[in-house]
Amino acid sequence: MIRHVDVPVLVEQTRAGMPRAIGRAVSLVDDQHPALREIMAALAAHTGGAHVIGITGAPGVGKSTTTNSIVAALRRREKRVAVLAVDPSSPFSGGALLGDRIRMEEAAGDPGVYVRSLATRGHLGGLSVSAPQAIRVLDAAGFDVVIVETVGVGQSEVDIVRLADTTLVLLAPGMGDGIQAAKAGILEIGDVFVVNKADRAGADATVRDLRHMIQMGEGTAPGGWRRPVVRASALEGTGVEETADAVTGHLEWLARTGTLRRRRTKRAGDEVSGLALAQLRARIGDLDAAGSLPALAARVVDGALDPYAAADELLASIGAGTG
Ligand SMILES: Nc1nc2c(ncn2[C@@H]2O[C@H](COP(=O)(O)OP(=O)(O)OP(=O)(O)O)[C@@H](O)[C@H]2O)c(=O)[nH]1
Ligand SMILES: [Mg+2]
Repeated sequence: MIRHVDVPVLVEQTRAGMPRAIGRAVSLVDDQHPALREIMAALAAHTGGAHVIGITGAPGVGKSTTTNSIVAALRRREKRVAVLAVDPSSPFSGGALLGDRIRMEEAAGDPGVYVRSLATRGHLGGLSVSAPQAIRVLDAAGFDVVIVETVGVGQSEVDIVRLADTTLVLLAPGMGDGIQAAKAGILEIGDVFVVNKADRAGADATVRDLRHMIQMGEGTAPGGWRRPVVRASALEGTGVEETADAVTGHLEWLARTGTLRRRRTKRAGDEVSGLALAQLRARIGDLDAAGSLPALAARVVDGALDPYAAADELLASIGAGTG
């Protein structure tokens, strides 16, 4: 169902940080509503101010708890914070639960905090299209920090790198000694590492292992980012300020070295190509429905056309051919 959207009003209220408007805009992203094009055009000039932090880690490692405490620490520093919970594996359960939990515990009534989960409604492009758009909405709404939380399963851990300025990788004693971390490929993606549940046995060994592994893989270029390993316990309330310092310090480093712009350019490139691919797929889907793709396919079956030539014809008919 396509409802009418008053784009100028929605844009104005979103930019003013009104929660209802922000929620509506993110819902339009969820639905890939036709009005999005106009909304994105109006918001474009007002983005780029937010520090996007990705938080990832294995199930149960403490992502929700840690997000909670980082939000609180950043609020004490008078930052406005949005949390976007992304769960590629179960878009309707995990993310929503996480969002509700934070809303209840920390953010009730605080206009400086906004929590939202992102669903994939099976539209073309999925989260790779909708997550960057949702971040844009929150960015344009004036949040200083947008925390994107994913459940750490395989590809999503790697994907978060493409969304965030700063990637925070969470580990716990026993789950994440250095060698395991290296095997899982998380050493490459983290800008800041947090060993959570440090109240448990083995935390010191995990921190030591991790520091060792990171040093081995680290470049010696002066001015390079030395990736910190923070020891934290949500139970004991330790490591929270250190974690906030580490992510804030990383942003300063990004900006100082020009890395921020490079990362964001890469990120925008991924977003643009993702959108272009989604549009291409949609156009090909239209041609399929209209019968011209099946007609080409029949000629391939008959041996009248080879598949390359058929693909060329298909692309040419949507104006995407190279000749
Ligand atoms: N002992 C101890 N328990 C913790 C700590 N942090 C979190 N927990 C507990 O670990 C469990 C999982 O914490 P969550 O924050 O929900 O972890 P999560 O990574 O968000 O979990 P999923 O969203 O299910 O992947 C909860 O029971 C927490 O209370 C900690 O520092 N020490
Ligand atoms: Mg969680």
